[in-house]
Amino acid sequence: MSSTLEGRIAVVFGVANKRSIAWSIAQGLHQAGAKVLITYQNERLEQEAKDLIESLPGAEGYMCDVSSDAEIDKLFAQLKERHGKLHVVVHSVAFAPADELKNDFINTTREGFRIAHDVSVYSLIAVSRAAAPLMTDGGSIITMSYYGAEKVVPHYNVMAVAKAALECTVRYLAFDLGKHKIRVNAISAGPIKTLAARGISGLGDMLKSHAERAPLGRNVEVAEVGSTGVFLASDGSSGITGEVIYVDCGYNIMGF
Ligand code: 0WE
Repeated sequence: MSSTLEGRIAVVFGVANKRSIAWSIAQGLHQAGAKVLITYQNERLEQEAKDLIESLPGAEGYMCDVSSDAEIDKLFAQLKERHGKLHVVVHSVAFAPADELKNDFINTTREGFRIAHDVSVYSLIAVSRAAAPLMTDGGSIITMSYYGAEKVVPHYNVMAVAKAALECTVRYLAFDLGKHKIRVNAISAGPIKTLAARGISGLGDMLKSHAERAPLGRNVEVAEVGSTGVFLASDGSSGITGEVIYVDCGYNIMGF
């Protein structure tokens, strides 16, 4: 039996633990038959990632901090050496210094702005540039966004500005890479209790009101983001590029 992603090789950035959106997409890609290569940021996250990687037969782990050009170059040199080519990149990485998500937006610091954009936006450009030469059969690049990019979500602050830049980056990368049959898309997921969302004050209230307002009357499950990632990775989405796909139980369509 041939699965939708049989023979495809995928590299996934942003697995921190078993609740990560990146992990959900990685599991979906693996179930669809892809070979999954998982990166972790540093030694601290290595142990957690190793346990997850071992649970996916054939998966491999690589260390790569996407804020370092040298580490990105090294990773893709290793992937080229070991696998020769690549079909899918999942970028599920974002960071702003904690204070930037607590204070008023008007107090955004120059350094907080720089870090948020470097880690959450520039990394997609750098990773796409390194991945593209390995995507000789064409490919699919997938990143994660959030509705705060478009409408004000109190305290999302500089991350919102970074996600707006990320969505625009998706369009410009889609234009550049279209000639190589490489598609670039974002998934805009509704709020999910992941490590990245933990400690965000008022997340509980937010999840409650999101579920009440969303047409489907509930919050999105991480596995639903995973299955959308599989769709965007597969030939079923071959006509879609430069797009932001909402996986938010319909929340974004509501005016009131
Ligand atoms: O993109 C995100 C969160 C990304 C994130 C989370 C953290 C927490 C720890 C980026 N940087 C940091 N820095 C840290 O120090 N989301 C979509 C989840 C999220 O974050 C919010 C939200 C939602 C939803 C922040 C404020 C309000 C709502």
